[in-house]
Amino acid sequence: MGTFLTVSDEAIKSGECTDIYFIRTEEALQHDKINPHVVMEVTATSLPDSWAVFCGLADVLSLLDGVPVTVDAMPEGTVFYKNEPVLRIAGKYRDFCRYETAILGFLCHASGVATAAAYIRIAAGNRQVFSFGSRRQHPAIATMIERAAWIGGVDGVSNTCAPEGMPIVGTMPHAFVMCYKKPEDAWRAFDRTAPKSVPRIMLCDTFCDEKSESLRAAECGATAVRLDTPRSRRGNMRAIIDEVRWELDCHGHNDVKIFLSGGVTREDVVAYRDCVDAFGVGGAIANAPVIDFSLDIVEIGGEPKAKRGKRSGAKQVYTNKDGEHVMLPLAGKGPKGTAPLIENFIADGKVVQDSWMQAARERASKSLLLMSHS
Ligand code: PCP
Repeated sequence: MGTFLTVSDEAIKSGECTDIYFIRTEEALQHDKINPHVVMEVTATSLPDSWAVFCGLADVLSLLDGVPVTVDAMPEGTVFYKNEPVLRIAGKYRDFCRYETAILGFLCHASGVATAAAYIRIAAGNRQVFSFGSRRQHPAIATMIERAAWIGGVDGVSNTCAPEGMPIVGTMPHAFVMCYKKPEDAWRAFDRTAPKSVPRIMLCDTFCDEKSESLRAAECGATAVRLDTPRSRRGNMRAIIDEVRWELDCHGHNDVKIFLSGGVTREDVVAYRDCVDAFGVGGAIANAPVIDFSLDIVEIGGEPKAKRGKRSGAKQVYTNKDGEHVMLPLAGKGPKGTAPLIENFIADGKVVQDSWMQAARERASKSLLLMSHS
């Protein structure tokens, strides 16, 4: 263990970070000289909603690079449904059984975050959504959280350790405003020191009501006002937002946008998307329920075989231009006008295709367009 309560990369890569029953399994199989060739599939028999976004493959590839297995998977950013295999591993069971814990951990968590981000992205329509939730998780996984949120479709993220290739955005904390005698001093200080490219989004709920602070911020040159109203003060958030909009317009600040944050949920996004220009979403993305994936044997010794509740045999998922899916046995062809979704990523222990973040985001974005019209 290092300085923080985290597991080192080396311990994950070696499979040392696993559930103890896999170590016992290895020992018993080794003792009895049993090591069958298996095909295993990752599936979810239920989802938080009707579909989900596959994410976390990049870490699985890093983990299994050099392990003597073949890995086929849906590319990251693919929309999938329950019972569909999203990843398949073929190899000698004992060679990779200890990695199940990390494989599922990578996929369950990242796919949960990407899925929540995707649903909120659709709910927001043409409004912007930013991921503000890295503080809701252990900082050691901030990069993963922001990457998954980006793949799911957010417009920017707040953590400075996000992977390169996405906008890093943020406004100002209440603590900053409180360091000055009055909010105007803080807003002007921000305006003087923040790079010109940073939007002047002023936090407008620190001491006074949202209406008066928003008007004062607008007078100080705010391009947007951020309302982060505490739960204890929210009688009717809709009325507060409408009132702020009215007063801003009434005083000639029609171009000043409204940015909402603080416990924003998918339901809030739906409720306020007509009167809010941008949302800062924390826990509703970063603390999303994980996708409940499992990794199960579907073939053993070349024969189809699966435990109760799982379907035997390796499978392929095909999609058509409307985004509809059909799952069929791997052997054989897909229906006319469809394309297979599961591709090869590791062949005999060698990564043959990387998982690119921006391609994953584009893939998800195309699918979300279809989902939002269906
Ligand atoms: C933070 C920020 C956003 C919050 C987190 C997003 O609030 O202002 O509103 O996370 P959430 O959606 O899970 O609430 P605070 O922690 O109140 O920090 P600050 O006062 O510095 O804005």
